[in-house]
Amino acid sequence: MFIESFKVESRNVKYTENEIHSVYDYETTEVVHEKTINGSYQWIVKPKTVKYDFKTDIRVPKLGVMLVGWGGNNGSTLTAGVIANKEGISWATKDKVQQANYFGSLTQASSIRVGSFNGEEIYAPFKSLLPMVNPDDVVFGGWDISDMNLADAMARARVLDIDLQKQLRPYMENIVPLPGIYDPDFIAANQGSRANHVIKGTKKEQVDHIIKDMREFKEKNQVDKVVVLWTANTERYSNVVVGMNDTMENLMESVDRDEAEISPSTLYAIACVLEGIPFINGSPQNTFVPGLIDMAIRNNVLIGGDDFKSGQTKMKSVLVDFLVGAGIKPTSIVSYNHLGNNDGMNLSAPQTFRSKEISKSNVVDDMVASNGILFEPGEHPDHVVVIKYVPYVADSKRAMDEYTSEIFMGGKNTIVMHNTCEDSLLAAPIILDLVLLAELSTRIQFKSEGEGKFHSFHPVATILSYLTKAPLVPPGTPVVNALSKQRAMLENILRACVGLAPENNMIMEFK
Ligand code: NAI
Ligand code: DG6
Repeated sequence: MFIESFKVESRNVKYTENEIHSVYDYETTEVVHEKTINGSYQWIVKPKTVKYDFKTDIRVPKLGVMLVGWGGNNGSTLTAGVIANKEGISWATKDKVQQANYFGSLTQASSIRVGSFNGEEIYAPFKSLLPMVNPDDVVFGGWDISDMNLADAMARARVLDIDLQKQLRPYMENIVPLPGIYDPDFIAANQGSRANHVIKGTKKEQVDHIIKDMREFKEKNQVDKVVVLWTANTERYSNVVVGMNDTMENLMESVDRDEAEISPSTLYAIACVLEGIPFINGSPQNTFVPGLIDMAIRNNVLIGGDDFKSGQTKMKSVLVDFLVGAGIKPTSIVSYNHLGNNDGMNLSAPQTFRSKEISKSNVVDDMVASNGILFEPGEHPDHVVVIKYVPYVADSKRAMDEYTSEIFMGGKNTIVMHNTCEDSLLAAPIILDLVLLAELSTRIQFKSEGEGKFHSFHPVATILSYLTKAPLVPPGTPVVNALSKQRAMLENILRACVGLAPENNMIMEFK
């Protein structure tokens, strides 16, 4: 059965006008390696309970979202999708009359199990867990190095049905992104002809310009909060050099002396951290150089990334988890893609492809490391990622994957997958989830027993991991790539905020 909303009744949960307060028992396990009386060592596993207090501000702000790369396929598709939902637009396709929806969004189109009623499982929308911004109410803005208006950008993207585009044109033709920071050294040379709308000046002046843009956007639209998200071209990796971008001070000094190696994406991120505005990186490059991470931590400003996890990698983080979890040993993973959109064209340059190759390749490491029966320490499956640019297929990306595994008694099992779909229709709802969850997470505070004061989550937002290919984590924190674990982490933290136990799937009521 499906219900739309619910309220938790528990002595551990208090709803006030502005807050939900929950006292929560976090059940965890400590592992120690102890010396026994005969001098040998043994592993001791100690279950423990830690008390946490969660406090969530339930006042939903008016949210502004500024996209870097607003006129790209993702940016124009997301904007179009939100307008279509907000205006209740429907359009004729060759199959049927299609209504606007938010399919593919974890927050808007997925559900959670709440409990059971008369022997039946009760489910509710994911978004009913805590008050979240309604995507229809988000005010969009942003930058692009191309001066194309969003209606033309939508047409250039060739993603949405033509009947829908016609209806959306009046809403989008007067929207032109703000000029962006362009540095041809960081993206493919084939993007040069697009860059007709750029911010001039030194790196310091460019940062100041972005700050001014964000202040004006906030003022003009009367929004309470702003989140900035990079959905611009994939950049090449920046070199990380001690003394240049390894600490906050060195990074800021490098900006002041106009150091060439500071990328545009890092400049936008610096502007955001200086303004206390969350910044999310949807592309694979190392925007978050150590100096930027240092800066975000010291200023307690949310940063999240890297690289939207939309299709092939999402499947990989399910399939490899299944294989390893089933005691099957993946030995070779070959992931081939071709696509014909501007992203594909930009990725046809070796340096930008390398950024994508890195983020697509590291996604199985934790699953492999979790099973010492199948894999020796340091052993990995062969893992190859290929991306080719084929203009004709435009945004309709083709992903082909071959997984070869060792099974019982030396047998081999090969699974082949073929996925075709519009890349931007996968990415747009993920962008929405990233900004809505980033905003929500800034309204949650907590403290564990022994901690005197409430505090927010660590500024490096691991809570967003489900949505990214290469989750950015605080230094020294394990990276979790398995999709089911990432979703469980996010859902269980939100459940904790309203005093609900983590979803353990034991369903003892029916045993
Ligand atoms: P796109 O190439 O259509 O759009 C990128 C836009 O960014 C372009 O309009 C370009 O003019 C603009 N731009 C480039 N540098 C800029 C700068 N410094 N400042 C402001 N604007 C700038 O690409 P698309 O398909 O929208 O993808 C965007 C990014 O998202 C790419 O890096 C892609 O790799 C990444 N991504 C996309 C996924 C998908 O499924 N569509 C999944 C994972 C990541
Ligand atoms: C080629 O793979 C282009 C990329 O931008 C991808 O489409 C994007 O990173 C999505 O990757 P995945 O692995 O999540 O489907």
